[in-house]
Amino acid sequence: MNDALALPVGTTLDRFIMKKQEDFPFATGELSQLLRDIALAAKIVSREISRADQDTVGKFGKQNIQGEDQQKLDVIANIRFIRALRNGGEVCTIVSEEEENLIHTGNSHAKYIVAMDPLDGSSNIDVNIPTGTIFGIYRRLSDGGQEGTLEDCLQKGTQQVAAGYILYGASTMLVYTTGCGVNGFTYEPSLGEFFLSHPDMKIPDRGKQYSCNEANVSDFPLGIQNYLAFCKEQKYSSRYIGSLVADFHRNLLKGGIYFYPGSSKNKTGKLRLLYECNPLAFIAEQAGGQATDGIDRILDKEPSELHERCPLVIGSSEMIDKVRKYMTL
Ligand code: AHM
Ligand code: MG
Repeated sequence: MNDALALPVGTTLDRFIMKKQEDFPFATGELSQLLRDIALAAKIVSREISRADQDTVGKFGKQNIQGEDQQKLDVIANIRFIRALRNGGEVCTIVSEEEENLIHTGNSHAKYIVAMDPLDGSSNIDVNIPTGTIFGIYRRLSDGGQEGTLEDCLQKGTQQVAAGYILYGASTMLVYTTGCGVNGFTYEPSLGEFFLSHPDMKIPDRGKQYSCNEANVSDFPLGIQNYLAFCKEQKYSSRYIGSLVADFHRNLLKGGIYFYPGSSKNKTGKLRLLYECNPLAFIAEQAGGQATDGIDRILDKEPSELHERCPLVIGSSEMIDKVRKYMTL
């Protein structure tokens, strides 16, 4: 079913969410509220990013659980999203790239779990290059009335009830799916609203662009090296921003492939399964594309820890098939 049928471009996000809720007679409105909470945090983070003054730009002076330097905006975005989800009341527990442990909101009766990277590609903040927020939403497995459990958070990507990203670029966009297609909304800051701008997004089956950090090519698996050689023979264009959301978004609109494979040094690559790979994999599939680790489907992976990493090959379906062929030769 296509989420956007009958809703014209220009529909506000709030109205869109409300109309979609009406399609499900037994919906309680909790997921709708949760999506609105995410949109609210997105507006605030968008404002902080575009302000980019000395309070928001630069290193925070600490490292996150991955041992990476936190930027001030990483910390600000983390706080803003957690606050919005806590105040909204629909989320019991959050997994964040910026926090080692589970974050319990105190909403022990809430049914939802959110896994998020509050600000991805944050090494690009200081140079005014697009960054993004990525989120995946799960229904808790444990009974309400208590904190969410680790098991609630370690669900397969197929269990996501919604997922999305916010792109902080030349304009701010929110793209999400609830499993009924993918829709994109563009933020109009003067009105404080997201408006439907990209209904029923579909990724072309093939494209002529590839996105990867080519400096690492000698460490890539042989199958990926050979695929890269194929891309060059075909005269595809290399397009790599180093912000996953921005690279993914471009490929979603134009067709293309993004890959961050494992390497001889880091077998599982760099990206995190729960809050980077799974949400984008859900969107890619809903848009008619694919997401794999080179061979196997991302959404079928059984997570074993919160911050686990996973190779990612994502984008246009025929291109992903081609990679799988090279990987299994
Ligand atoms: P981050 O979560 O620390 O920002 O890292 C994820 C980012 C992705 O957005 C991007 O595609 C990738 O790391 C870039 O990594 P590299 O600099 O190794 O190419
Ligand atoms: Mg990240």
